[in-house]
Amino acid sequence: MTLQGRVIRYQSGFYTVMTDERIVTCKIRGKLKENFRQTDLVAVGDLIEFTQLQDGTGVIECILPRKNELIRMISGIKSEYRQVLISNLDQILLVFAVTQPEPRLRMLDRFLVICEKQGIPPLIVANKVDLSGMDQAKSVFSIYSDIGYDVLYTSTASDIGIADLKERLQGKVTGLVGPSGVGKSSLINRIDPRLNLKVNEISNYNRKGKHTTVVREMFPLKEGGFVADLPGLKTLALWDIQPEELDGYFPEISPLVSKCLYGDCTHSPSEVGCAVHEAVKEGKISRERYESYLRIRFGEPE
Ligand SMILES: Nc1nc2c(ncn2[C@@H]2O[C@H](COP(=O)(O)OP(=O)(O)OP(=O)(O)O)[C@@H](O)[C@H]2O)c(=O)[nH]1
Ligand SMILES: [Mg+2]
Ligand SMILES: [Zn+2]
Repeated sequence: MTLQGRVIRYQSGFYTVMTDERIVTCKIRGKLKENFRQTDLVAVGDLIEFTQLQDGTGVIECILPRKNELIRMISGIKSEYRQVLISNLDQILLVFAVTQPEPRLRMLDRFLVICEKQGIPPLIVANKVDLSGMDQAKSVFSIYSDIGYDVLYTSTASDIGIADLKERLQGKVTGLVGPSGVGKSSLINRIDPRLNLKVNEISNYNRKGKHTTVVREMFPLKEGGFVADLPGLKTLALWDIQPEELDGYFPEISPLVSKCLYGDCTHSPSEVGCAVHEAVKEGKISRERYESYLRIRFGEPE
């Protein structure tokens, strides 16, 4: 008999699959593996079909088409390995602290581009507002709400925005990304204390260059839905974005592009008649966002 389920955990060749009724440990059908040496055949988040064996374990027979996926390319000796960190996300929480650590907005801009490219709705979470006060927090993050992104201000220490966040996660598959120490695990624990994730721990899985012994996991929430902590995402490269494509991933830039004098305008400060650069000079586009755009477009490191 074939059953359907969702992969919620992977470790050392074993997949934990959740169906409506139970949790089953599965392996992949051997013959499926042959064609997939350069990528993860099955990823956390995948909806799959499996057959159940006498001993209660299962064998994954096929993977249903993915709605989206977060990919990391890992360079090997002979070729590149395409690691699928997670699939079928409904949204991504981009978590930053207002302070401690100081927000790395250039990283946030890169994450936003990845979300736009993958078509996964982002929700920006500005955490630790207890440390800065709401006014200071808004002065930093309002440039994002101004261009149409959702920004939620939270504090796990003084219980600000937690109820809102809980509502946003309910019934959805959510990935959390953001630098170390910003409070991702603390937020998840506030949403569902049963999960009891370790706080203040330097996460050491997903280290750059490793893809053999990783544990990847998403947690079912008490109120429905799943959350996945994705700490390795800071190394996620913008590996497959063409320069011209980038315009479309900056919502404040894309409407101006048709007003540039030349059709092949790169919007760099040296271009003549560039509507984007003009808007920056007039203060209509944030200078920081424009800098992020140029860095990504011209391939400079963050
Ligand atoms: N003042 C304050 N401290 C917080 C808040 N949220 C988390 N912290 C503290 O920030 C530190 C880091 O929190 P974590 O939840 O471990 O951060 P993380 O994002 O999961 O970090 P990594 O797992 O390393 O990626 C801990 O000491 C938390 O107690 C907050 O809202 N306000
Ligand atoms: Mg953590
Ligand atoms: Zn231009």
